[in-house]
Amino acid sequence: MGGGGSKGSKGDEKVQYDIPILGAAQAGKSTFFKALQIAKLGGFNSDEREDWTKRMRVALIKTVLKAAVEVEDSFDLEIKEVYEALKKEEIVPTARKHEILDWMQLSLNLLKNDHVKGILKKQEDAKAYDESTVHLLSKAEIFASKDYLATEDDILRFRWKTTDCEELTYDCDQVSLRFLDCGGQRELRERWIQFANNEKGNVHMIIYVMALDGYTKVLEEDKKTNCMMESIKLLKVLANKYFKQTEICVFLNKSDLYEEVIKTKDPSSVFSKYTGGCDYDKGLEFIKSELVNVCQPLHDKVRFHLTSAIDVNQMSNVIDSLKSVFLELNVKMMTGIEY
Ligand SMILES: Nc1nc2c(ncn2[C@@H]2O[C@H](COP(=O)(O)OP(=O)(O)OP(=O)(O)O)[C@@H](O)[C@H]2O)c(=O)[nH]1
Ligand SMILES: [Mg+2]
Repeated sequence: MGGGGSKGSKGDEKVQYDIPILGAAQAGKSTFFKALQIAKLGGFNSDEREDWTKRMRVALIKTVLKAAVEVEDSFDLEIKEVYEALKKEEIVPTARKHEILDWMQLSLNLLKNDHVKGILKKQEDAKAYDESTVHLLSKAEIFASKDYLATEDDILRFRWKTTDCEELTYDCDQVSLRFLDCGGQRELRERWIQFANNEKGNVHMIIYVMALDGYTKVLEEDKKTNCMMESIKLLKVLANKYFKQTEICVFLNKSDLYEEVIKTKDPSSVFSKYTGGCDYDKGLEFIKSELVNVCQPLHDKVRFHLTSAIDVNQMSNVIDSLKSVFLELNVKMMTGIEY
């Protein structure tokens, strides 16, 4: 096990543990983070919700513009003006609210255009959009209203790629759990090494998040690689090279999406040795066994949670069970019994 945590700096007895949340991009790491904020840390205040609102609007405007670029040659004069007005702006979430709202109105105009509608529909049918973009497009009118403030559900469903490392601390009873969320895209994973070094000796567990519907998708940064294949390989490296002595807790995430895709998409298209067909339980067991295998022989016990990170109640229970693990560890540490 990876050390016993560190005592609070002011001489209090609370033991602090760092829990890195790792996994490939879009696995749901930040969504878990948001669920933690909502379930245990008082949710988002109005400034934070305003901030998320801006990000959502900007993401939506960029999606509309990207679609418009594809059909710009077919625009008549009127819509061309709208398009040109939007295209010349620097669309960033740090812009003023009234500017963003103006851009939203221009985007709504573009969204009414048949050519833009057509290309968006085509892209949606081709599954070219992730679930976050589909959600944004479905609520465009609502997001454009000046009084709209991001709801918890909208924030949970919205993807904002993580580029920096963020942290949230959950103080509970005798332990303080500091969760660390870093980006999962390939070029951002170098940052994880700081947790592997475990200089303070307080990384006892990592949470590894994997999207269960990933076997039907390819990586954003490498369209030739299947998401689930990448996740399994990544876990193998983490378990056998960087976190040899750290407990691994795997979140089998996006279980809600898995429930849908397994009905029609046979995992054997990716895993040639799988023979269970489109069966929820058989598919799940197979995926779990693949993960257990790559963690062997160093990790004989891997903890699993079947999760849907957008379900706050469920995540609250998962966090409670993690808390129990650390409280138990704490007792064992204090009584000198080796964990
Ligand atoms: N339906 C559903 N959507 C989910 C679930 N978990 C995450 N998502 C969505 O998946 C998208 C990506 O989630 P993120 O939490 O941003 O992914 P991430 O692992 O932090 O990705 P990076 O920051 O790029 O490393 C978001 O739109 C989430 O709302 C889930 O369990 N069910
Ligand atoms: Mg993230």
